[in-house]
Parts: sequence; C-alpha cells; structure tokens
Amino acid sequence: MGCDMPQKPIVYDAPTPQPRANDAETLRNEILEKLTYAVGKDPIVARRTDWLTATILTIRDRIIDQWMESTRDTWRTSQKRVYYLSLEFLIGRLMRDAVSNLGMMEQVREALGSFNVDLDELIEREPDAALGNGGLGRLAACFLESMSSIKVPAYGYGIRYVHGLFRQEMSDGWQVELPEDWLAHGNPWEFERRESAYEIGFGGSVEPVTQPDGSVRQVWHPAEHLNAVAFDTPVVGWRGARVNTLRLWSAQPIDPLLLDRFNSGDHIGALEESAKAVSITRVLYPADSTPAGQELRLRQEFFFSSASLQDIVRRHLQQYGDLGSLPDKVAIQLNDTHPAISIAEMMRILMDVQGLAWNEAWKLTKGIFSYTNHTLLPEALETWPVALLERLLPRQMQIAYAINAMVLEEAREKGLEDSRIAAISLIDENGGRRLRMGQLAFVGSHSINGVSALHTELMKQTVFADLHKLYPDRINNKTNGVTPRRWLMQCNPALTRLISERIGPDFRDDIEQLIKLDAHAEDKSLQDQFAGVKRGNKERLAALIKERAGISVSPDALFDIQIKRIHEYKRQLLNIMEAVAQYNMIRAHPEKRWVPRVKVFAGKAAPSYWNAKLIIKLINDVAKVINNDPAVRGLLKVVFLPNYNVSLAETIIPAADLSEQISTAGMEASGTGNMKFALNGALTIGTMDGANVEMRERLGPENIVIFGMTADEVDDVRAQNRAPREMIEASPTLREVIEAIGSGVFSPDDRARYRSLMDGLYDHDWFMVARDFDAYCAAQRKVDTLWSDRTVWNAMAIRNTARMAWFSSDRTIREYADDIWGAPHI
Ligand code: NBG
Repeated sequence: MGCDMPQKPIVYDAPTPQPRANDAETLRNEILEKLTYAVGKDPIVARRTDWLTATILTIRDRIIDQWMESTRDTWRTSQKRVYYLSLEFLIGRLMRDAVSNLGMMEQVREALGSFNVDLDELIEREPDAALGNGGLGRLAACFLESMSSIKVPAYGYGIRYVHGLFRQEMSDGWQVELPEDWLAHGNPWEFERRESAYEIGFGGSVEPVTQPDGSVRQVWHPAEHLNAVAFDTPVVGWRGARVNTLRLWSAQPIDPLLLDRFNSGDHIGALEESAKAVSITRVLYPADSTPAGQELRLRQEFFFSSASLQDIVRRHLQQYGDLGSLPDKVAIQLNDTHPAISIAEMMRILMDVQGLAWNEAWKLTKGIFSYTNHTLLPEALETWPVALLERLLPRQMQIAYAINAMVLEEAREKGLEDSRIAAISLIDENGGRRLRMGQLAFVGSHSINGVSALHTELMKQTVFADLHKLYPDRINNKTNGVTPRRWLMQCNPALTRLISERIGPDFRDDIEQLIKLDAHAEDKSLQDQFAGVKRGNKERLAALIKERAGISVSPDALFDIQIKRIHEYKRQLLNIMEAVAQYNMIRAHPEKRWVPRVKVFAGKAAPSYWNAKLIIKLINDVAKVINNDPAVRGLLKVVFLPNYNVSLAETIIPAADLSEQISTAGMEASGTGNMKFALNGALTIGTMDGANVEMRERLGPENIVIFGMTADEVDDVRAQNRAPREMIEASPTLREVIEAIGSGVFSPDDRARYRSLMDGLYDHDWFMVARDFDAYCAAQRKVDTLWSDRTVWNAMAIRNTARMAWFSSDRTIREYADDIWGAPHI
C-alpha cells in the first residue's frame, strides 16, 4: 500500500528516487511541470488555485521521500508505533506549515515570484481544514506535528468529513450556519488508498459457533455492511525530522448501485444504500463539549474505531505474526470517549476473529489502550442507550456487559460497598439504561490522563472518584501543550526574527532556550523592538477588522481578545458585561484618562445552543451602541469577528496585548489558546482554572493577572445553593449593567431580548458571572495600570514569551511517550 509497506517479503532497502534539490531554480521548473502535467493548465490561463495545487504537489514530492524512509525505518527497527484515535483533527492550512518545517520558505517564494505569483497570496487561498470543533481537535493536530518533530513513529486515525465545521456568518448580529466545503477544489495533500479498505458492519445478530476443537466462538452477522476507505496525509515534523501519517477514513457503499432496483425503475431506491453509507462521513458534528446523542454519531464513532483497529491488527500481524507482542509494539491513545467503543471492538477482533480466550484478550487490550479525558462537564460525558447499542452493535454490547460483570466482581472482591459499586458500573440505570463510555474507556485502559494538573485532580475527586479508588495507579496528568512551530515561528515571523537576533536561532530546535530572553526583559532597546513587532501585528489585525467587520480601530489601543468556542462556562458574557460597565464609566466620567481598548471576540456557537447564540447577538448589540456613541470618543471599541478558525487565530494571536482566559474555575479542563497568547507576548487575565494555574507557576504570579473564585469556592457555593441576589444588590456597577442589558438599552428593537439571560444571574448564576464580576472589573483596572507604564508592560510581555517553553507540545508528547506509551522519541 503506497506508503505502507508491501506484502511480505519486506524489502527494507528498496530503491529510492534521486533526492530532489531545493533551490529556487529547481522548484520553479517543478512547479511549472506540475502545473502543466498534473493540473493540466497553461501558465497563461492558470488561476491562483491551480498554482496552489502545483506548488503543493511540488512540496509533497519532497515530503514523500522522507515519508517512505520514516515508514521503512519503523519496520526495520521494529519500533513501537503510537496510534492516536481522534474523531477530530483541526489541522488548518498545511502549506505554510510544511514549507516552513522543510526550511524552504524563501526558495518557494522566489520560485513563485518568477511567475509573478505571490506565495503569501497562495497561502491565503488554501482552504482551512476544519475537521474539529475546538481545543480537543486542535490539540490532536499539535500532537501530530510534535510526534513527527520528536520522531515518535505515529499514526493519527480519524474521519475524512466532506464538510468540516460550519462556516459562520452574521445576519443582523445573529449567528447563521452555512456548510463548509474544504474539498470543493480537491485536496492535493491526500492519497486515496482504495486497496486499504475494511468492511464495517452494523446491526444483525450474534451466533455461537462450535469450532472443530470443541470451543465456542461468537460470530457476528451484521445486517448492514459498508467500506471504510483510507485517505493518507503526510505530517511533516520540524526540519523534516520524520513524516508520520494522518489516515482518515471515508465511508463508501459496497454496492454503489443496486442494479436490480434501478432496472425495475426504482432509480432513487437504487441509490438508497449508497447514500446511507456515504452519510456516515459526510459531516462533522458541530457540538463542542456536549454529545450529539444521535445514532449517526454513534455510527461515526464505531465506523472509524473499527476501521482503525482492523488496520492496526493487520499491520501488526504482517510484521510480527503474533498477537502476544501487541502491547510491546502498539500503543493506542483514545482522544476522549469518542473512540471508546474500541475497547469492546478490540475484544471482539481478538476473540471472535483471532480466536483468543477472554483473559488473554483482556490483558492485551488493557496493555494497548490508554484514554485521555478532556472535560468534566456532566452534560458532556458520553453515554449511549443500551437499546440502541443492542440494535446497532449487538456483539460489542454483549462484550461490554461481560466487561462490566468482571469489573463489578473485582470491586466486590476488593470489598467495595454496594453503593460504590453502582457508581463504577458501566451501565447507568437512572432513567433508561445507558452505557457510560468514560467508564468503559477507563476500565479497558492502563492509563487515564487529564490535561492539566487541576483537571486531573478534579477527575480523581469527581467523575472517576470510585474507579480511582479501585485502580489507584491509573490516573495521571499530562498538561497540554501547543506546537511552537505553528504558534510562534509561522504565525509570528517578526517576533521569531527578533528573538533570533537576541538569543541566537537555536531556540527553534530546542524551545527551552527561549528562557534566555528572560535576562533581556528589562533591556529598553529590546522592549522597543518587541513593542514594534506587536505594533506591526496589530496594524495587520486592524486592517482585517476593518475588512471583515467594517470597524475602524486604532493599533495604539490595548487589544483585549477572547477567541474560543462560545460557551457559558467560558464566560464571554462576563467579558461583554465588563465592557458595558466600562462604557457607563466613560460616559459618567469623560474627564478621566481612560486607557483606550479594543475588545475583540470571535468564536462559534453550537447551532442548537440557544444561550451561546444569544451571547453572540448581545456582543454585536453592545458593539453597535458603544462603537457609535460619540461620547465614548473611540476609547472603547467592541468587535465580533465572524467565522473563527485556525487561520484567523494565526492572525489574531500575534496581535494581542491581553488574553482573556476567564472560565468559571473548575470547568475549563486545560485551555490551549491561553498558551498560544502568552507565547506571543500577550498578558493573561484569567481565573485559577485549567492550565492557567500552571502558567501562573511558570510565569511567576507577577506576570499574569489572576482574579476570581477558586474551583473549591465554586464548589462550596453550588453545594450551598445560595442565590447571588444579595451580592448583586451590593454592587452598584453590576446592578447597573444588569439593568441596562435586561431592560433593552442595547436592544431597542426587542427590549425583552436579554431579560431572561439577566434574570438567570439573579436566580442561580451557575457560572458565577455575578459573583466574579467585581473581582474581574478590579483585575481589568489593574491591567489598565500596568498598561499605563509601558516599560513595566513590555518587560512582562517579554517574560511571558521567555517562560512559556514548557507549554510546547513537544514536552507533552515526550511525557506521553515515556510514561504512557513506552515509545521512542528524541
Ligand atoms: C476540551 C477542553 C479544553 C482543553 C481541550 C484539549 C473538549 C471535550 N474538551 O479545556 O474544554 O484544552 O479539550 O484538551 O472539547
């Protein structure tokens, strides 16, 4: 198979093509050749997208040599392989990443320049592959890049959605969702592997079949069948260290056309089966942190899990010929519970297909799998109705029951009380029986990790408290990280140049060296240069804001930015309410010296999440009033940038002065945007939540602005069920804001629009917006004070960049490789 190895015998030292030269002249000739012979276009009529395709194909050729070498190396050395199973990979654009990691930026620019084609313009044309919702999917993409960069032999496995995350447009300030179409012009990065197809079944029945040796095997006879076809994309590491594979599955019918039905005149019915199969990988569910709960979603989860496991077992048997060595050679990481059905499916493959006994299969399964939890939100923990599973995946459900019986037995033997035993059961008996995917993933894995220190501790105390007692060695922490290639070197070339001038270029290979910058934080000339770089980035963002939102903002103002999914726990509402308080103050005291601010918001709301959509509308309503009020004199601007995605983040983050990380404590598992901002020299205003806590430790408490309730305090208030009414009444600023928004000052066309949103603050305030409001305002005034002495501010900004190296995903992946996978790396 293409980049996989051929059937035995394995030829390790296969012939390789001549290595290609990377000079501008060679690249020029090859781009022209690709344009002519692969794209079929005359340069005279070629459009930008044709040039883009030709350029990508030229770069891809250079990646392929290293790709094959990486694959061969793993076969030759019998190294362990890591498989990262994720329903989401939010990879964004790939061209700049690949060209930059191969160190060919200038040559490619020159080659294209000779045709009068601008590289930056081509980069902007590449569609943004949005096969994910937010942090979870972007983390998977950072991890893939890091695994290549530090030479972990790895595969990412996921779904090739035809439509990624929806495009967001604004209609009168409301979010409107439109289908996304990243494959419209084809995808020159990928290779379709028609020969790498696996059959996936659904439904049907299970039959015990007596084997010739007298043993009994269960045989699943699915009622429906379809194919999973692989599409491979090479993932290049820094300096082309290694090229790993992202293998995405596409669903295809086994019979594209039911000819009998077609011939009998039923032209639509003839395509029914085909349409049903294809629908599985048609579209990404746009739900962030809340399970969609629909049958199609379960089909997606099983589809990609089963295809990936069949592929993994096939590759292992091809190389090693036995199953006993699986845990030595294979590590499978489950990215959240979306692929958790893999535990049951692996047991089925090992027992029903490969003929292993239960105990042996279970030992191997636990040795192979590990699971990452990404949220504690109770509404986000996946469960599936047992009745649905029995219908759709009858054999896997049988296995889940058997696993459950075994675990409960073990718990009883260890002396757990009955009430505790119910808590660890894989089956939730409250209101309709459901299979708890978190418990399934937990019991079938040898490692369960959280994504920040705080989150991991809370996991032990809450969702997995009882399983943690039963298996106290399994939970561990792996604090998230981000790749410094994309999130510093590529998105902020000016800052990268400046750092290189100051501390030398070695930090690009060893990010820990960033700390050398720390000693220069007080240096006035560096401060000016640092601020100059930021200023350039802000000018670019200001131009984008003008173009996309029609709002003029001054690059001299403090750029205060909150970009992430819109969710009540992330508290965009708190941020926009503070803007209203500030607006009131500027009008009440026009004589004071206010710090000019631009508050930028961007993010998508799940289409069915009413309050999140209402908050977007509120931001736009408030923006309209504030931006157009002459009394404000431009001192405060509010901007909502539509259609947030990876590429937009790459422009926004380098231009930020202040990063808003203000989730209700205990609710944001980690956050990764927080890391990207600080790395690019923005100060953080944030709560003691997720990775903010560890950022504070590493940056020093004097270099971050922390406010608000702690996770413990939030817990206490919720336990006591105290309504915040008294507190609101005691805060005149807050009361004024709530009254203004609630009474329709910002929504004169519909004065009741925000009434219930504001009433909610009085009644329960689950997200502590009211309770944290005064502390947040005070923290914002502290930010103003810091900003007023630019020497202080710039020194803090430099220290942020200097001290963020630990949050590189290279560090995170090394920890996974050492502690969980036992996989090689550099
Ligand atoms: C998200 C968390 C973030 C975290 C990312 C990556 C889900 C289910 N969880 O806080 O909300 O940074 O995962 O770990 O999307």
